This record gives sequence, structure tokens and C-alpha cells, in this order.
Amino acid sequence: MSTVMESNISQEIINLEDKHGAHNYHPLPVVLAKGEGVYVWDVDGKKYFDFLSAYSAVNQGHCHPKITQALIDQAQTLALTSRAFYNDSLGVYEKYITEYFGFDKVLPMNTGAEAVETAIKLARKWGYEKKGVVENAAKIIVCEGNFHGRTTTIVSFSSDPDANNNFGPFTPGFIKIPYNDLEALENALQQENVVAFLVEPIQGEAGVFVPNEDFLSSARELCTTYKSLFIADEVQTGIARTGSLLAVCGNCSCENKCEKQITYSTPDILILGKALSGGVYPVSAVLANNHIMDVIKPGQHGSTFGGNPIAAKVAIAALEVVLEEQLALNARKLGNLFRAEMNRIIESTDLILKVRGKGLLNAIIVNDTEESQTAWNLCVALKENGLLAKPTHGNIIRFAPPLVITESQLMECVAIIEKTIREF
Ligand code: IF1
Repeated sequence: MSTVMESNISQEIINLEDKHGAHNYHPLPVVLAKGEGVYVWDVDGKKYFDFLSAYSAVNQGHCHPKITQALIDQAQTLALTSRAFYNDSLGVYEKYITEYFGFDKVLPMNTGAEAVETAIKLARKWGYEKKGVVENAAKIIVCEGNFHGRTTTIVSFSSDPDANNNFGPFTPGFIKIPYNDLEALENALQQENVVAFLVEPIQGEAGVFVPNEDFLSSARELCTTYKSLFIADEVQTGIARTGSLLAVCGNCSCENKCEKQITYSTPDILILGKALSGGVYPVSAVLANNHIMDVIKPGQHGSTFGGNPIAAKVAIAALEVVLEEQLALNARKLGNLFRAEMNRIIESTDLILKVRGKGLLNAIIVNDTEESQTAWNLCVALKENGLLAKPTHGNIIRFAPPLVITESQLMECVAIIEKTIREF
């Protein structure tokens, strides 16, 4: 609970949610009314740096003019046809995104969880029809501490009790191994009827765990060796967040539209969401080459809204902005600066133990137990000082500003964080 008094208008709105909305979230006590670039404003006009970026959905910044304009233009022209008919935007978008990421085909969906579900269905079907696994016996390897969404099947393989307690019975067919453990992966891949390895290139919800340098490329190779699909869930890490177009690109610095077409650890199936739309509209995508995607035939998968004209136009604009504004390069440079500055602060405080992350997906570890309120209280204090962030797993605070942030804005934020820690 907040110890800080909210303004009357904030409190009224908070009360409305409290009374009429399901209590499936515990938000920081701030009521936002406006956003632009790296900034958001609350209902009383107080301005904040947004260091959550809607969980990395607004990498391009709040209300990016080009993306918002694409949304408005298409909404006034043709919003939705369903896939029962062709629309004049989808094919153009499909060509654009597949060339952008170097895959033969895309399957358009809306939310991240839907795209993960799509990848799971695709991998299973590929397993039965191409790999020849035994009927209804397909297994997918996943990692402990994963976060891939909230559907019944996805929470079936979560290791977070909040995510799956009393939501059973669960979908079978998943093998859980420790994250960042190649030996465990190889052992699991040797089991019968394995079709895929589903992994986040950096674990977000678990507290921004960056795996060893060789983990993703070696996992990629192991999947090839054992004829299983390597599925990268880049819903959170993708679209320049970690300092390259995709986190699976590793330290590859070509400014995306990658000439090398993701040679570092090219996934068989790539899952994108969130910032694929710049946060203005739910757009997700599953990308794969023909030998995989072709197992899905008419009537076997779909979505009313998936691939609608607004989504198509918005996603093209959002991906163009990433290139035009060199967001991957900016995330890489400012990410290095941010971690260096955090390490400088850590040297002279006992409150923060560690900073970790890649590009502009970072977290600090607060020196207290997971059950303690310290990280929450620190976030409330940061809010008072004009910076919004949220704890994950008790004592970890994620810092993920929009990628359009400038160096001087970032240094302002470092000063806010430093001041807040010193005063705490
Ligand atoms: C919430 C975290 C972020 C994701 C990956 C799929 C999805 C997500 C790797 C599903 C979603 C979200 C959802 C959000 C919290 C959040 C999150 F804290 F849980 F880890 F981003 F940091 N794959 N991540 O991270 O996408 O269906 O939500 O569009 O409030 O649950 P979705």
C-alpha cells in the first residue's frame, strides 16, 4: 500500500478501478493521462520519465507521431475485414516484415500470448508431420523461470505459483530445464518425441537474466543436431530493446535490416509482439521458413483481428521507426552508459547489490529479501522524484526506458535514481 497521499482526482480514479475492476494487478499509485516520447504525465500534470515503457511495448516512445498517424489514417479508411477476404494492407506488411527479419513467412496475431500459442501449435504439427513423432506425444522443452504469457497452456509450464496455482488441469507435453544450462538442454533433446526448445533470449519476468555468451548459439546448434525447432520468444527482447534488432543477434552490430540475416543464432520460429506496434495497438507475429509454416493449412489456425489493416500499417511504421531512428544502436550505447553509471552508484551504497541487463533492458537488485517492501518503496520514492519503474519478484527493479531516450535525458534519470537511493 502506498504511504503517499494521492491527489483527489487520482484517488477517485484509483477507487473506480478498485471497486469495478478485477484485482489482477497491483499498480504503483500513479494515474497517467498523457504520454510523449520518454515522458508521461499524471492527471495532475506532473511529468515523469517512463522507465517501464509498457513492458517494452513503447520502444519507439509514447505516441510516436509517425506510428500514431499510420493508425489514424488506416482507422479512417478500413479497420477490419477478417481473413475471410483479402485486404490491401496485409500482403504488403507480410512482404515487409519477412524481408526485415529474413524469414519466408509470417503468421499474424495480436497479443504475445497468442503468438506463443501459435508457435507451440506450429511446432507440434511440424513434429507430427515432418519429424514423425508419435501421435499426441510431442514434447516441447521450456526453461524454469520462463514468462511466455497467461493462457491456460502457457501457464501450464510456468514455474511461478502465482501464474498457475488453481488454474489446472494443465496442458501436458512440456519438459522444464534450468535456464542457461546447455547440458540439461542436450539431455532433454535426447528424449523421445521432442519437437522444440522454446526460450526467451533474456529472461524478463524472472528478473532480467542474461544467459552466458554462448548459450543461445550453442542451443541453436543443439536443436539442429537433434532435429528439433529452436523457438525464440522475442516478445519482450525483440525490436531493438537489447541493443540489436533481436536479442538472438547477440552483439552483431549491423544496424538491422541485417545483411547477414541473423546468423548468430537464427531461430526456426521467431515470436514478436509488444513493440512491433510501438505500443499503439496489439500486434504480434510468428515468423518461420516455408518447410515449417507450410504445415498449417486453411482452417487450422487463425484470429478475427490477426493481420487486420490497422495492425499491418501500424507494424510497418513501427519497424520503419526502429531503422530511421537507429534505436538498436542507441539502446546499445546508452545501455552501456546506464550500467556503468549504476555500477558507480553501487560502489558507494549498500542498498543496491547489482545491475544486470543488455541494451536498455536492465535491472537492479535491491539488498533485501524477495518478501520485503524495499523495492516497492524505492519505486514509490522514484515516482515522487519523477521516474516510473516497477519491481519484479520483490527485490528486483526493472529499468527499461523508451529507446528514443537521449544521452542527456538518460543522465537526468541517473541523477534521479542516485538522489533517490541516497535519500532512501
Ligand atoms: C503482464 C513480465 C514483461 C513476455 C514474453 C510473451 C508475453 C510476454 C517474453 C505475453 C509478456 C508481460 C505481460 C505483462 C507483464 C509482462 C512482463 F513482467 F511479466 F515479464 F514484459 F516484463 N512472451 N510480458 O514478456 O505477451 O500476451 O502480454 O501480449 O502484465 O502480464 P502478452
